[in-house]
Amino acid sequence: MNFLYFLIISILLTIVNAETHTWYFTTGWVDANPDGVYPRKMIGWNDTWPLPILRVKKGDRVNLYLTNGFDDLNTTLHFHGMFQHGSSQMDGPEMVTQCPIPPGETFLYNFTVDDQVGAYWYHSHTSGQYGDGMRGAFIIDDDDNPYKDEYDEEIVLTLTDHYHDKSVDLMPGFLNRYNPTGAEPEPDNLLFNETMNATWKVEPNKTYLLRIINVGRFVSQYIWFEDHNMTVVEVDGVYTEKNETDMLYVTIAQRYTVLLTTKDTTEKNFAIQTVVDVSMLDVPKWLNTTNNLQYNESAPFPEQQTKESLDEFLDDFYLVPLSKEKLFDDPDYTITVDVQMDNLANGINYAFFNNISYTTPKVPPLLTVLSSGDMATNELIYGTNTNAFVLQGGETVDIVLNNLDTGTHPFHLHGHVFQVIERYKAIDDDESPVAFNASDHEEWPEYPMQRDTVYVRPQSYFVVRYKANNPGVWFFHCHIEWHLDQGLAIVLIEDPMGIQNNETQQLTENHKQICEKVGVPWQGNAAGNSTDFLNLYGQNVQEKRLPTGFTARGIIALVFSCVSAILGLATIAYYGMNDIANVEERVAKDLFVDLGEEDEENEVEQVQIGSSSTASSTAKR
Ligand SMILES: *[C@@H]1O[C@H](CO)[C@@H](O)[C@H](O)[C@H]1NC(C)=O
Ligand SMILES: *[C@@H]1O[C@H](CO)[C@@H](O)[C@H](O)[C@H]1NC(C)=O
Ligand SMILES: *[C@@H]1O[C@H](CO)[C@@H](O)[C@H](O)[C@H]1NC(C)=O
Ligand SMILES: *[C@@H]1O[C@H](CO)[C@@H](O)[C@H](O)[C@H]1NC(C)=O
Ligand SMILES: *[C@@H]1O[C@H](CO)[C@@H](O)[C@H](O)[C@H]1NC(C)=O
Ligand SMILES: *[C@@H]1O[C@H](CO)[C@@H](O)[C@H](O)[C@H]1NC(C)=O
Ligand SMILES: *[C@@H]1O[C@H](CO)[C@@H](O)[C@H](O)[C@H]1NC(C)=O
Ligand SMILES: *[C@@H]1O[C@H](CO)[C@@H](O)[C@H](O)[C@H]1NC(C)=O
Ligand SMILES: *[C@@H]1O[C@H](CO)[C@@H](O)[C@H](O)[C@H]1NC(C)=O
Ligand SMILES: *[C@@H]1O[C@H](CO)[C@@H](O)[C@H](O)[C@H]1NC(C)=O
Ligand SMILES: *[C@@H]1O[C@H](CO)[C@@H](O)[C@H](O)[C@H]1NC(C)=O
Ligand SMILES: *[C@@H]1O[C@H](CO)[C@@H](O)[C@H](O)[C@H]1NC(C)=O
Ligand SMILES: [Cu+2]
Repeated sequence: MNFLYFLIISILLTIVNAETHTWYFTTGWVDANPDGVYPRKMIGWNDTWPLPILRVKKGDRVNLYLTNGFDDLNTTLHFHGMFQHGSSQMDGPEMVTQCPIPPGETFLYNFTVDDQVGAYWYHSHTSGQYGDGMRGAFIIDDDDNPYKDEYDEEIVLTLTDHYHDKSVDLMPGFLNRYNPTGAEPEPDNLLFNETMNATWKVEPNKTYLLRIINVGRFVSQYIWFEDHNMTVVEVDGVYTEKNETDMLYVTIAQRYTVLLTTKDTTEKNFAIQTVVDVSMLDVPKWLNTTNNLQYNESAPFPEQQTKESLDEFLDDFYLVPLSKEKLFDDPDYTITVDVQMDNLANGINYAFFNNISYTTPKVPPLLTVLSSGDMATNELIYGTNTNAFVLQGGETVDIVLNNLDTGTHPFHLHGHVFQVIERYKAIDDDESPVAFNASDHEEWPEYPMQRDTVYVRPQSYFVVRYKANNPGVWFFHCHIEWHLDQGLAIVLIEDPMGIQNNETQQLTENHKQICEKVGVPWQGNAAGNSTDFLNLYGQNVQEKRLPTGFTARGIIALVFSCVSAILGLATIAYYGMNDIANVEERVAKDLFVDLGEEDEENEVEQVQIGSSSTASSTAKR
């Protein structure tokens, strides 16, 4: 009885303490000069950029009214890491859980903050927009922070890569047959708290709780503080046992909250050094930025710090959640996906999970769940190009991800944190990729690290495990925005009947209106058919495959040999070749490819002959 009484009182107290945060924001372009060397327009809110830090407490309600103030762009908003329990439609990814918000319209993001704490962020989930500036920190303060007695002050720090050009100007050259290797546009700079050469003024003899958030769209960053250590206490909103390090490796979308104790002298200032993971760039280019850990205003700005090796960063795999939550039991369901980058018949380089490049359906899968009745549990209705997997409510799920690509990729699961139970070492380019072998794997940790974004190493794999205890439609994708645009995503339809049968998950009137305004049906299967959910006629599908025998390596070798013959070898590496006059026609001529829409069988045949030789031999043609 006493316990019940206590429980009721605490529930009442929680309700009383919970606050509703009502925010109104309008998107738009704002004049800025983030790196101080190139003025450009950034996406701001209410004519201001950078965007504000939004702060809430667990249990609070967020009511964010987002008005699309663009003339010619749709928009959306995702709160990265929020579980959105019972509010899947508020999660944000465009055409996954919601219809895009068209210009002039307002969408209310209305959700309760779960029992979550720590460092998160928010960003547009419409292609390219967060890279143009629509991003900010979202912090959940915790009165019960177990480390609260160990610091004097809390501070937020965002890291990001930065481009001088807008996404809309970069995209056409990226997804282009004259960029057959899928080389990503290269960032121009790294920003520190949305600027460069920044100063963080500290006091001596103090401990700071520093929340480091990589809000970039592409590259991971190494970060260290000259002659200072950091003690990690939280990753992606999960408290960890303390772990001291002098360097972190932060992929995009990851968060590290650390304790940093200042020195007891004020003689000099120290460098806060950030360095790009240069291995992620097609054309290696150092992006190093030095910022100022300032103890003394009259002392000089610190010098750049370099390290002989960048290999000695904290390996997050070995972190232990403070909750000491044990490895979950064996999975009920294992999803195995192979990551690959390859060219389709139009010559463009795409990204694939199990040979499928995610292609936007005509109806967002969550809206398909809500309108399909008993059919909702049938994977087929979500289309053949969305990589949809239906999960049973409550089951334990493993995602085994085998990376056949030579790059590092940070993967993010919406709606959950997962246990990272295995992550294999990197495999060199000249060896074959190594896939997970269920009957011969490493010993799994007793208390696996938990987070919502984890990287896979080149030609290697990881295994993550979680419980399907959150009915909703959850995107799982590479957080490198370029790779998402290439189709590196799957959709997890978690407990579809549990979604349908819950009052809290029903589409808001506002949501339906947005769909109508933007011209997206809010009922129907992936093809928009709401009378026959198994009829996928008219669904969106990926480009055709290259004919057999016509390999991607072939087209790459050919394009490179042609382009290098025309422009010299140096240009092979040069990104944005389609800017050069006539190159398109000249390369096409060499390739015997018709620039028109139709595939000509004969011409393809001729290319096939050329493609049977290797890159080096075709280069001599
Ligand atoms: C943003 O602008 C709108 C409309 O001008 C205004 O109503 C709102 O209060 C502003 N929001 C904030 C957070 O200042
Ligand atoms: C940072 O320093 C560089 C080099 O001195 C300068 O060109 C740039 O304008 C500075 N940027 C900012 C934002 O201060
Ligand atoms: C906005 O979304 C709708 C529906 O997907 C689409 O038809 C339209 O082209 C989009 N507008 C822009 C500017 O991308
Ligand atoms: C509906 O969802 C809420 C979470 O928002 C949950 O607490 C409740 O149990 C669910 N109801 C049913 C009937 O599943
Ligand atoms: C937000 O959602 C809650 C729960 O569904 C609902 O009671 C409330 O009316 C909504 N708020 C607004 C402003 O629509
Ligand atoms: C970063 O900027 C925010 C304001 O947007 C500020 O509160 C914070 O102190 C800055 N962090 C550092 C490390 O300077
Ligand atoms: C940082 O930690 C390392 C290893 O624990 C230690 O050797 C070093 O002295 C520490 N440096 C500082 C500045 O505390
Ligand atoms: C830092 O604290 C130590 C010990 O309390 C004290 O001796 C020293 O003067 C302090 N230094 C500064 C710069 O305040
Ligand atoms: C600050 O730096 C200046 C220049 O290096 C030095 O002369 C001064 O003593 C320092 N002040 C303190 C309080 O340490
Ligand atoms: C950038 O930092 C790395 C690692 O410390 C170093 O090897 C490299 O020389 C630096 N590059 C430049 C241009 O400063
Ligand atoms: C700290 O991290 C290292 C690897 O970076 C690991 O070996 C060690 O077990 C970790 N310790 C704790 C307490 O998390
Ligand atoms: C939907 O399916 C029905 C039955 O198979 C078919 O007659 C109808 O043409 C389809 N609608 C669309 C829009 O394709
Ligand atoms: Cu990727």
